[in-house]
Amino acid sequence: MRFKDQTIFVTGGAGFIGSAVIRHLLADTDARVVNIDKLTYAANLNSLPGAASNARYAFEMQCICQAPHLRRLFDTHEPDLVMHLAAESHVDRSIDGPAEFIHTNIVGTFTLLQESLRYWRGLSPQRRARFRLLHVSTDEVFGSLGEQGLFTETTPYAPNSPYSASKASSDHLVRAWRETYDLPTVLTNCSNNYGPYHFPEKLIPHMIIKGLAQELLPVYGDGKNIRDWLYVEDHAKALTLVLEHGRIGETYNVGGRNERTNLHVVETICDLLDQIAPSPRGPRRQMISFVSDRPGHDRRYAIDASKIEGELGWRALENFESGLAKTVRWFCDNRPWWQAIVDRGYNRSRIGLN
Ligand code: NAD
Ligand code: TDX
Repeated sequence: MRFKDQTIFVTGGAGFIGSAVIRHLLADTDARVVNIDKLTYAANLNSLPGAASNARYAFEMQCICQAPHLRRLFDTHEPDLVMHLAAESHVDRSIDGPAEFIHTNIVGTFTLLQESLRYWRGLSPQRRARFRLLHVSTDEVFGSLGEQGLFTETTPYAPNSPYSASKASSDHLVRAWRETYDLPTVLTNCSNNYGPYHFPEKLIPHMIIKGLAQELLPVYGDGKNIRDWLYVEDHAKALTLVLEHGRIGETYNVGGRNERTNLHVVETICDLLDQIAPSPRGPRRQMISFVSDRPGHDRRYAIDASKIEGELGWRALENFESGLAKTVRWFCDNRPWWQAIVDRGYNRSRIGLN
């Protein structure tokens, strides 16, 4: 019985990773889940099929920057645990318009910490001892690696984009609330996720959708930037495990040991699509188009996940090739999910790169 009679707040539960976390909690644990989400452009309640009719699930449409509303939610639902995923998450958008990133990622995290602290201090000693807040962050806070080396939990912070700087700030706030006020927090820094329900602006879904439409596939710069890919369901399981067994005050790096260049990822997507739906225009690799680079584009990310593997026994189960094939297949089979987003229109940033 995992999380029996426990209520877990999940902020950002209508987003890509938050929805995977909620699907996992509802399917594989006994937790009650309260999804707190403002429903920005990136949110989608269709990523939570069946959740609305589950007696263990509640949805609260709220912004994490609104202290009085957060306070009411804490007092109404009395959570045992908090998983904090709500954020502005797209690097290109942070370059075009950083204000929202500062607001949600920094002020929002600050507000959540303050309200968590107020609530935690009012709990009975028994419940206070059980409470913890898991802050979900990114490997981008560590900046860019050269050709060698891996990010560990002690790698110094060196964020390069407004997005990663805002996430780094939020990590520092979480650390400070632990050190100064004793709030029981745990932190994770994860590499690039991919999988079902990924918002179409991100590299992998963008290329699948463009590839299906036989349109140009915009690769930034020389395509040799490296990301370390993790299947989103492996991340959801890692987060649940850290929430349950992670040591308070600790950081855990999460990654799948799947370093690939962007060009390799895009070429593989082309080949997979050619197998599933051959294009009358010929092999899709011909549609790859090198476009101007992202400003401040980090060259390489790679995670050393040995701490979470050794301490908590977590392993990434999905290998990248099979995970990518599953993901391409999912997007082919679930067109209504992403077509509705495309039809609604979303402002793809770095305009002109479509
Ligand atoms: P996402 O953009 O898909 O989802 C974010 C969710 O947060 C959305 O549902 C949105 O409506 C909600 N949200 C945004 N602002 C809010 C606010 N002010 N109040 C309440 N809700 C708000 O993001 P994601 O890719 O699922 O990422 C989730 C978390 O994981 C983020 O904190 C991100 O930094 C972190 N992360 C992401 C990755 C990745 O590869 N996607 C990797 C490592 C860490
Ligand atoms: O059209 C594109 N062409 C391209 O070459 C897009 C959208 C991206 N890229 C490149 C930029 C990156 O090197 O592909 C790589 C991946 O880009 P994104 O999907 O935008 O992800 P990234 O910038 O690496 O950040 C992601 O992983 C870490 C998430 O968006 C972050 O929220 C997370 O913290």
